[in-house]
Amino acid sequence: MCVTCGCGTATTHNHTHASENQGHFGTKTVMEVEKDILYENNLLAQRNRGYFEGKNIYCLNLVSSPGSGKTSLLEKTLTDLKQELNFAVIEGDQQTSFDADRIAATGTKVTQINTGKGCHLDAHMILHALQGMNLGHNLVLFIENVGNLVCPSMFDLGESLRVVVISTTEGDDKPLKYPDMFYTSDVCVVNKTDLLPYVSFDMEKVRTNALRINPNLRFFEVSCTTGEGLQEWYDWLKTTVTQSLQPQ
Ligand SMILES: Nc1nc2c(ncn2[C@@H]2O[C@H](COP(=O)(O)OP(=O)(O)OP(=O)(O)O)[C@@H](O)[C@H]2O)c(=O)[nH]1
Ligand SMILES: [Mg+2]
Repeated sequence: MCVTCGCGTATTHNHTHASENQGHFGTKTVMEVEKDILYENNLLAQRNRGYFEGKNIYCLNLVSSPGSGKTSLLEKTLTDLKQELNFAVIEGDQQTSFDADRIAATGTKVTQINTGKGCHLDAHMILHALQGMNLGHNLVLFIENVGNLVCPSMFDLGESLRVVVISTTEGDDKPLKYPDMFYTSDVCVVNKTDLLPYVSFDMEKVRTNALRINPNLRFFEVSCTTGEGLQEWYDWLKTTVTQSLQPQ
């Protein structure tokens, strides 16, 4: 679903949006409606954030296009760091529990959200998932968002950090084509570096363009298949989490 107008599918999407029509849609200003939707989401995100603070939970929201390797990165991270950190995961997909099953196989507590026609997770869905999870204190919560490089950028879930994952098979033009996702993220993980010899992907171009959009982005180059680069990601994650979580 497109959140700008709420239309169900691309085939019914035969009109212009506010920004394409000087801010007006017929006689009504579309911007006001969008602001109201995000206002409620942002309130609930703050509630989630308060819950995380109260329980000393560090929350990372993983966003990407479908298939970049979010679940693969989680499988590796959870398996390799489970002796050092306590983890929990919320999985978001339109259908199936495939990803939750993969996470459960690592021995990590996990809940699957199915969004149906929805193209992103929102703060309300996370609130409900948290109510059913009965999480303890002092842990790292990963949220794997629905694979989509557009809509999830608009929805604050209450996370501490947003991590955008892109892969070398997607093309190096993604930061410029989907700038909102890179603008709202804190970390960029470039996955599938093992495929660099076989694809046309200019790592320097990606970094330069992403940093033009967001100069504060922190980069990691990894291969979840070979394990290359994962140690740097692990070291950063452990340091960041340890510094942020207060001893309780
Ligand atoms: N060659 C290579 N393949 C990878 C790597 N990481 C993941 N893959 C493959 O990429 C495909 C998608 O990986 P997933 O981890 O399921 O991707 P995802 O982002 O979780 O996908 P969605 O949840 O559907 O959005 C799988 O076939 C993985 O085996 C990598 O580093 N190198
Ligand atoms: Mg996945």
